[in-house]
Amino acid sequence: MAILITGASAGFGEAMSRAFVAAGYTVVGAARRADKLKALAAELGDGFFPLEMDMSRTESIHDALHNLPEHLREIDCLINNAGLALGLDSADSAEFADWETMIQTNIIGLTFLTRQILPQMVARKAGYIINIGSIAGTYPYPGGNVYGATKAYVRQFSLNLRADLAGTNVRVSNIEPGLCGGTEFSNVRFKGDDERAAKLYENVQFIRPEDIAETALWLYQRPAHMNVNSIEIMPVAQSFGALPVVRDAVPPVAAGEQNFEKQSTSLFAKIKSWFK
Ligand code: 8X3
Repeated sequence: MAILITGASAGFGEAMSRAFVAAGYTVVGAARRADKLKALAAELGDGFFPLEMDMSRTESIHDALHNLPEHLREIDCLINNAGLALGLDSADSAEFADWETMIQTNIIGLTFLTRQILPQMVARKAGYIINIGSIAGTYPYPGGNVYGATKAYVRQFSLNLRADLAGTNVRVSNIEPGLCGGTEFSNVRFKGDDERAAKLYENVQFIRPEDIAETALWLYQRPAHMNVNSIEIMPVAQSFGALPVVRDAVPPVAAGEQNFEKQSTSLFAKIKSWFK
């Protein structure tokens, strides 16, 4: 029996690999970067099996699973951690290629891998899917457009899985972190602009990857009858703001109302004529 963790080469995935191995479980750590996985394997020893897998390509996921040694093919817990945000531009100017990459990895990759693993869990009537969502899947913010939408998908997919898995004992949770530092998340989002990424975490006590790793381990170790549907985690320093209202903006002109001035003038003339 193994714990399969995607995106294991850095951030949450790396921290979760450490936490699960330290707790005595066998981890299959999947990621693209073989060198990083190798280093982690050297550190963690027999409890960690590195698996090269590119979550943005379904063939890569398929092949990697088929290359797993026999004794690691039974997955008791799948942690769908791999995912990314690319860019923070407004929807009308964002790179469409970035959107495609996020959809491909955060939605298609996660869904495909889950679909590959689920049958064995259902057959055994045991297992656990832990998805890594985001607060961005619940709370919209400017520039979050497709990234937030992919995480909203992960949230609803998690809940819908629970509906399908009723009676199978397979558990599903969605961990929804807020501002979390110590990962490559923002460096990736800002495409290597590390200064911009670092600014986001300046003078803030953010959530650490270890916090998320401990949460995942805690979830996995809950009694088999207990399912945490979702768990939203923010640093104390992060909170909510009021919904913005745009003032002094050019009033919107709805289709069909373009001639409003003309229409209203003629209407005014009509009303005036009634009082003649
Ligand atoms: C990461 C949290 O707020 O940067 O998913 O989108 S946020």
